[in-house]
Amino acid sequence: MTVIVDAPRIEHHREPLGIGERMPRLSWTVASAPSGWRQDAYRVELERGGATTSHEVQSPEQVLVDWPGDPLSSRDIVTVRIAVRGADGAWSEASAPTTLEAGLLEPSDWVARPIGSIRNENAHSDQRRPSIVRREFEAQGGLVRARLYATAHGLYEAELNGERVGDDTLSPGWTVYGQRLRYYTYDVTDSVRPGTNAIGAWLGDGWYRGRLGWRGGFRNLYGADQSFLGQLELTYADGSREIIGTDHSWTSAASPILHSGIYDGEDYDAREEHRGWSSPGFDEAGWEGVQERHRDPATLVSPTAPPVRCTEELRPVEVLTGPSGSRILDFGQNLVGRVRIRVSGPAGATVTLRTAEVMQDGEIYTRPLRDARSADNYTLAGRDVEEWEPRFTFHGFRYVEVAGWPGDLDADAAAGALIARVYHTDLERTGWFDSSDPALNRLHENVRWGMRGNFVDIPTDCPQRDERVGWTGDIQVFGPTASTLYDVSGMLSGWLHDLAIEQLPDGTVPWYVPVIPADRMWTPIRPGAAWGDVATLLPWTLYERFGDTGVLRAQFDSARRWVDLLARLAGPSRLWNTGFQLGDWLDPAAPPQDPADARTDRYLVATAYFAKSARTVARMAEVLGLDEERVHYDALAAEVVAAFAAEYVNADGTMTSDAQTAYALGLRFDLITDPHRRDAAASRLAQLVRDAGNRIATGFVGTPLVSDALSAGGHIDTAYDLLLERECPSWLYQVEQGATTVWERWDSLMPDGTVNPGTMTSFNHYALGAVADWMHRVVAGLAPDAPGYRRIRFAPRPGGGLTSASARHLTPYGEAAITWRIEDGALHVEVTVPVGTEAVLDFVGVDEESVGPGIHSRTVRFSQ
Ligand code: RAM
Repeated sequence: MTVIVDAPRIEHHREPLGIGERMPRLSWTVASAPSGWRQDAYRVELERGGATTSHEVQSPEQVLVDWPGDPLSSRDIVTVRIAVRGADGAWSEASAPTTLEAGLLEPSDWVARPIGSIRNENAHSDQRRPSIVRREFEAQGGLVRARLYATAHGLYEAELNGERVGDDTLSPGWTVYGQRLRYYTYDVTDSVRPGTNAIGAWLGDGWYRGRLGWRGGFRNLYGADQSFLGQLELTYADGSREIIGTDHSWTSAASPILHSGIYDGEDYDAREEHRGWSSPGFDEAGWEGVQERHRDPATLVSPTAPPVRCTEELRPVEVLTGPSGSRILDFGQNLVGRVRIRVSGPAGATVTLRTAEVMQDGEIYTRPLRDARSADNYTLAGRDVEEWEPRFTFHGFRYVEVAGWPGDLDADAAAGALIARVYHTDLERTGWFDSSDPALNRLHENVRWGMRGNFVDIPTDCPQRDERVGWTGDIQVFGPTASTLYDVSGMLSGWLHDLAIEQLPDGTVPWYVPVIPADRMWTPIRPGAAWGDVATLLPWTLYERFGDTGVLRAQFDSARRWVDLLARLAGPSRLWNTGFQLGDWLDPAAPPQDPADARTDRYLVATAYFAKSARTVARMAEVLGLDEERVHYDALAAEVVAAFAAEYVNADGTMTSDAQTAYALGLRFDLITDPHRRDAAASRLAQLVRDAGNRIATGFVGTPLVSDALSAGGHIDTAYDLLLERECPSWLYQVEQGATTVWERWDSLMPDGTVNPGTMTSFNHYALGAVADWMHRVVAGLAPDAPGYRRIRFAPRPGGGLTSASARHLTPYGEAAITWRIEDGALHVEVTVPVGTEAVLDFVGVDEESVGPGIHSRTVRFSQ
């Protein structure tokens, strides 16, 4: 078998076009190699401007290795190939190439100026109408390359010669705009032609100046201006470059989009279209000039993650008629995106699409959306066929009530005419799970759909109501599951960058990132356990799952500042037992209007997280080689653990809060060090689960931990009982109720079929789905055992009557997989170990065994 190296990966990019790293790290996988083969050295071949350099490095590393060449300059195009050498001294062939291209790395590269309409946009009105902007330009023959670099204040969609540029949506996404505004790079070589061309852009309010926040929210949070910044660069065969940038020479007009908002949806009047506006030769009569606006080009950054895109289309599964005569489409899946329509009818007729996640009494039920209008209005121009989809909004929905449809909207008419388009950050899927239990598989799918709907540029709490912000606690608990299902490394490390920017000078981590003002509960910002701890725990998760030490380096200061703050708040007692805390948020025992009123003492939660974060910062320091810091934070962590044990753990191993979350924290965060007490605590936890009839009794904090606390504590059967329970509240209760996503509350839909009366009731919240990571690691049995899965632990713990399970994971080294089945009293396991890693086979009842790359099958005795 020859050694075959796959085309290398550049940093965490799916498409390395317009990248911002001057020294991008490289990773590769070895697709095949003879058994026992190990990489001894690698060679990076870089081809830049016709010259090739070759860099040989003696090293077994293959994930995120340092860039060996000269730093990149703006617009550099480099072709990268990798060859590897085994211990036998033989070199492989060079891999297939990956071509990367640097973006605009210097502020001085930006000659374009942001432009917006000169119309008085009445910045504070609700009905502020967005603009479109355009200009024409001449291109010569002999074009070899054309790139558009684009961004906006607000949202944009660019067009060139009558066609959409790119397929990204909601760009430039949501960052702390004042400091980091993303721009995107598009290859438009094939769209530019010799002679006259036209370029233009649609603009929308988006997060920048649209209504944002709950209880009415705010407008113009980042500014009142709406502007487009576009720099089109044409490179010719003779090496010359022409730049067509936004400036005063562009023109603008009122958009056919009359109003557009993230929460509210979009109103569009097709009679107001400027047909042909982005094509050359368009008559600009009635258009007006533009205003140049100011922006510091030093704030422009290129993305570290893929953009938001449409990744799937769904047709309605049913057309329902409500008691009021309303027509409602059921898409069969709670999803995030928007509806595309194809319609014929008289000019001036308006089609209204109102979305909802659930129905009550036969009609769509919109109370959970609170102040989000979540409706789109399309007014027809009266052409033969009109096709439309809103541009600058998204909805979380399963049902769409359609009003004003010309003609009858029966199932046949709806079939081709209304399509739900699913939108989210177009991350690469990395994790798959399957088992013999269809309900469990549906739960896993629900977790994945919940993740898709809430990874819309930033990791959000929910996608449907007037909120949709980057709640830190939610992603803190969901980070491991997210990292299992998709390659979130680029997206979340980018978001963590914003988090560090938003952190307060005293180290306080905001409740959500980016920060927007809210009611007195959240503004001014106060430090809260489990939420703020995202600053320490999420970088660590990314390191564990993707082998990225860079994210630890980048976030170390932020993480340390958080823990230093906790040390000050706790003082010499080392107990963080003061101030406002959310604690085990949404414990099912908490009343609907007071989700923080949990069974577990909120200060127990706070001190537990303090210990965990202090220890995590010590581990970060260790990886980064910061000895002094390691010693300091290890000592601090030891003191907190001791204080925790003295305050909250009784001599017999029970805890002062005799509640599942307390035990889950004590056990999973290693806060009960005495082995006897530990065993007693694990037994008590199992007893509590049984006493509760296996119904869930944990909120945001306990839920991601309780299954591991049980399985690692010797109570795997109880862990399965909890997982497979179907009565309310439980994971499978939601599945039984027909859920297609994970809900915010265990009983968002209550057993009597009514929607939970809480004002905060979403049907698409990922936090409580954090159990999926445990399903991969413990049910199927595929877990990282060294950073980046360099060592993999296959430790399936069959139970719960399952007869088979499997998981697959695209590790940074390639695909790892496990599949097991129980047959005739034996457990048959097959694992796949990618080249470059090693694996531990850890099966119940037999000694652990280390294996190398390849496929391995084992059969061990097994009795349920
Ligand atoms: C809700 C959010 C989120 C949670 C906060 C505390 O408003 O939806 O899930 O983190 O509360």
